[in-house]
Amino acid sequence: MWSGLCHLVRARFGLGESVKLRRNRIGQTLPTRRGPRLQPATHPTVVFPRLALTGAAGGLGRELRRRLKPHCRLLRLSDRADLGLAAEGEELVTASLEDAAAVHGLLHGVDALVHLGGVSTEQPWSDILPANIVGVYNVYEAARKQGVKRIVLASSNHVTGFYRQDEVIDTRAPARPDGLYGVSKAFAENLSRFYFDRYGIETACLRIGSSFEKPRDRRMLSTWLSFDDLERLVVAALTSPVVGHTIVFGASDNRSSWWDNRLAAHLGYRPQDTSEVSRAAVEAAQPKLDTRDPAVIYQGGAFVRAGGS
Ligand code: 15L
Repeated sequence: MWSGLCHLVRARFGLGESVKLRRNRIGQTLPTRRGPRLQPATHPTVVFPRLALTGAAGGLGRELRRRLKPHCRLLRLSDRADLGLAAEGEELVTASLEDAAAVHGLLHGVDALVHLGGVSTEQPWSDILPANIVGVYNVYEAARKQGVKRIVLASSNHVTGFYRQDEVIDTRAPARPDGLYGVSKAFAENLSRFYFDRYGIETACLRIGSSFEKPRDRRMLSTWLSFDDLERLVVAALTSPVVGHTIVFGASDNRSSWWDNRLAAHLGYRPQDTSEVSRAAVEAAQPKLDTRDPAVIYQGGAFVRAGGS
């Protein structure tokens, strides 16, 4: 099956027979050292016939709605909330992720999916279960049945929120979720790993830090992901010749960083923004930190407090 998958990946991206793949220690898929090296660069000229975006009515969904349009001929947008009017080249689908039939319809004829949908903060289990557990299962089952071969999955830094802020981790560090939301994202990462190993569906799991217009507090000086860098990351994950199963932290080029992305270098993500430009303003607005506060000790910030978000 592996050689079949390699062939499929090569054929899909027109890479030619000489490019081989290997798996590293942690099962990531990388170009072989023996063969010619793939350039770790994105291919912004790739235009997908059909892309799908779930969670399109949310904060990041609204940003990506306009930013993904140049990368496809048709953008199918979905959310259970109102999506407004369809612009040219858009299709709108109002659907809940727990509705398996609707999710299957959503992925029909789609080349790749950016999956942002679901609960995105700490919430009661009764909300997380249908959206982030059942929902993500429906997404992968639909991808398998509809032949979607690549998914860009919005995971979260809260998968590893219980690492300390004085630690630097990479994606070999075991999950240490800081709440049920983080647990649900760890589930999604594991589910995507399974669908890659068994069915060859590639996933880039983006452990998104804090993606807002500007960093809002001192913690975000380390976790901030600008909207432009979010776009760079998503486009890299969509267009990189080889993704396999990759986990990458979604942060800008921040001076104080807790995350080492060298294991995801093959995606070709190059952040170009930095939280440093906001440091003076953030520090003035939040001059003192209580160093005994768990939200200051752990990477997940306020999420580490029970029910905190
Ligand atoms: C997340 O996963 C949330 O979706 C977002 O609302 C932010 O709070 C972010 O993490 C964060 O850690 O700042």
